Amino acid sequence: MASSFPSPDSWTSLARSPGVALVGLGGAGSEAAQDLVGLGIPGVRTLAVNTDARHLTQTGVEEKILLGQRELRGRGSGGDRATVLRAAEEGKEEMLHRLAPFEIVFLLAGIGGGTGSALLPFLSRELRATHALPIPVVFLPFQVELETNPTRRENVEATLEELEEMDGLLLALANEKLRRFERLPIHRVFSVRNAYLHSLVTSLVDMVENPSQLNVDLASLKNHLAASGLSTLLVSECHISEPDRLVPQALSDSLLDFHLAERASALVHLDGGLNLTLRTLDRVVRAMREALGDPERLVFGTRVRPEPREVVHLTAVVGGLKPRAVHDAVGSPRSAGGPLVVR
Ligand SMILES: Nc1nc2c(ncn2[C@@H]2O[C@H](COP(=O)(O)OP(=O)(O)OP(=O)(O)O)[C@@H](O)[C@H]2O)c(=O)[nH]1
Ligand SMILES: [Mg+2]
Repeated sequence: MASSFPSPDSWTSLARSPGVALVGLGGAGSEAAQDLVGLGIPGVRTLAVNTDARHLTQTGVEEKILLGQRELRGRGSGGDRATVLRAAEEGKEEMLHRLAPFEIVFLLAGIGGGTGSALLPFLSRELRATHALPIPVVFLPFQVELETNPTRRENVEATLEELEEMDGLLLALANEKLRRFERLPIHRVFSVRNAYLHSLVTSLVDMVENPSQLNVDLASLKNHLAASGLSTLLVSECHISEPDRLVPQALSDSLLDFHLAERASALVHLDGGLNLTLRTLDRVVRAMREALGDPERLVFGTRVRPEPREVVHLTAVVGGLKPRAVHDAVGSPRSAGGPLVVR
């Protein structure tokens, strides 16, 4: 009797890794995408979308899309979100066609201008409707830009409001937090930020792409996110002998702007070698539980490499962020290097 189970021939193609794309939107988003390419993101497809033809020509990413050629004539939008939105509608089919093969799409934009600010929520919403996982990454302008430029401020507020209402993962990198590196040359400061973003991107991709013991795959990440409201990502790494440093370090080193609500949640993932013990996992999970003040949901996973390793790497998806906290933080002194976890 023929078996009703599908033969391996019919399903091995389903075993491939989820496709990952990284899309730079507007000037700042494209520059960051190009920097990440330079730092190495193997297997991740890169794309830049802009209304500025000159900027697009100079960007070192694999694929490029110019939007709004008719109305904006390749000159950028000068902060005009409404025109960019019309251009996005016109270019929607092309953008979604190019992004169709990818299950995880990082969308990078400096918000405050017109192009990145309009495209980030637009594409996040459209991609969700296709069942991909969009991960918006926003670079928040410096405080002084918000105080002195009402158009920037309005664009930032409108964009954050839309993104926060969508829930899911939101990585908001606040330029104000870069003040801790203010003695470095400016280009180095943005390199530090982009290196941090690189570690967020590679940690998340690594976590869902490689099956392991206590596996966290894309489906479990999506389920966790669906139950967690607005979420963000924390990463850290330390020597295997000092696991107690992982959680405090992940919180203190973060360049992300976020504030936790009363009941947080977390997905804690450790990546280590054959010498990674259950005791270490237990300590890290307990530390996270304590840091989040008894979260209502905590799941964990590990990836064990086939050899002993000196370092252990933590990736944590922390959910239950205060709705509108990033939004409210814009313009408040809190975002200028205040405590990261505020209840
Ligand atoms: N250029 C640049 N801007 C950054 C960076 N990080 C944050 N930003 C902020 O990103 C915001 C948006 O600037 P752009 O990216 O130039 O704007 P755009 O999306 O191209 O939009 P338009 O040029 O107005 O069509 C500004 O408020 C900057 O403060 C960065 O690394 N490079
Ligand atoms: Mg621009």
